[in-house]
Amino acid sequence: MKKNLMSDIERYIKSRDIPVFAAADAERLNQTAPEGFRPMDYLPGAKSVLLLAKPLPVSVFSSANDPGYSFYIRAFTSYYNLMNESANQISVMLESEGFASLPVPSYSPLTFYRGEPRGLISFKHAAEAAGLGRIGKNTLFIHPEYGNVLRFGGVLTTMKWPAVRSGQAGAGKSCPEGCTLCIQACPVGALKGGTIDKTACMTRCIKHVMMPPRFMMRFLGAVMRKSTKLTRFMELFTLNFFEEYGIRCVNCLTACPHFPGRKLNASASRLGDAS
Ligand code: B12
Ligand code: SF4
Ligand code: SF4
Repeated sequence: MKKNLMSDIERYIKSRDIPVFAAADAERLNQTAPEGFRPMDYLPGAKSVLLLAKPLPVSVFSSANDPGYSFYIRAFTSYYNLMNESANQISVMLESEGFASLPVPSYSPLTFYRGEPRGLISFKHAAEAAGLGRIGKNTLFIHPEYGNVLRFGGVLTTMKWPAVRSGQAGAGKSCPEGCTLCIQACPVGALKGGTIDKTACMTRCIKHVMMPPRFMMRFLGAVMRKSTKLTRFMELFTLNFFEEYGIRCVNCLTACPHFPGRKLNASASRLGDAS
């Protein structure tokens, strides 16, 4: 029965045109992820984190006459919907065979941890643990075939997925030695030593009428560190606008040698543009 279930799920994923699928060992992630963001914190008894991912068409990042990134925004929004729908369906299939399963939101809702935004489960860390590729200095995930344009979704499940590839983290290429292109391309200096100043990035790259300016967000972050009430309020507040939002910056992605669009359209006007 488990074998049929697995092939049914794999067939379903193919039918949704999702080319990347892998499983990370949830028990191993329980050891490495911070408390509150481990698979076991959301699904006690979780055995696997199933990962789904699909590359965006690269032309959406650099279309002419599109200062508002309209093509990009529509493309990733529909991918997040696809990932959420597919994760729901996979969870239903697993549950029909008795395995408790939680579809992980592809983006929103966010939580705030010590005043900074976080997902419930970090897909890029799970993908690295599944041996799918590496996290670069821009803190984004690099896949050996699809580069840095994958968008993720996933499922936590109590089913032990046999093809789990835990322990083989590090497949594919990481950052070439000495490369700092993403760090230089960031207009707000948010990237440093493989870490990201999330407040600086968020207030620059997310375009929304309700997004507080950076100085205000820093202040709110400092208060949130001490106040669970304000943290909960900010989670509700961002739930509202992270469903539909604009984008103002993708520089750390397009400046990277792992951005597949560099090969496709070397003359694209936004590549390396730090405006
Ligand atoms: C919150 C969030 C943001 C925040 C914070 C970004 C960040 N780098 O953490 C903001 C709003 C700034 C943001 C911006 C962007 N985001 Co974003 N974001 C998320 C979200 C929802 C959660 C990420 C998260 O939890 N980060 C917090 C933790 C993981 O980060 P950390 O501080 O680096 O963690 C440290 C420790 O706490 C610890 N740790 C934390 N968790 C874990 C877990 C394990 C197992 C381990 C070992 C360690 C560990 O290790 C880290 C190093 O010390 C994910 C979706 C998801 N659920 O994964 C998308 C996601 C990361 N975003 C994505 C994208 C594309 C973007 C943007 C390009 C959007 C844009 N501009 O168009 C930018 C890129 C900015 C950048 N260079 O990272 C994609 C990335 C895809 C990819 N190929 O990597 C994701 C995966 C969404 C998706 N569904 O595909 N994002
Ligand atoms: S998305 Fe823009 S602001 Fe955010 S880290 Fe990348 S380059 Fe910096
Ligand atoms: S630009 Fe260079 S340093 Fe940054 S993520 Fe890409 S390869 Fe790594």
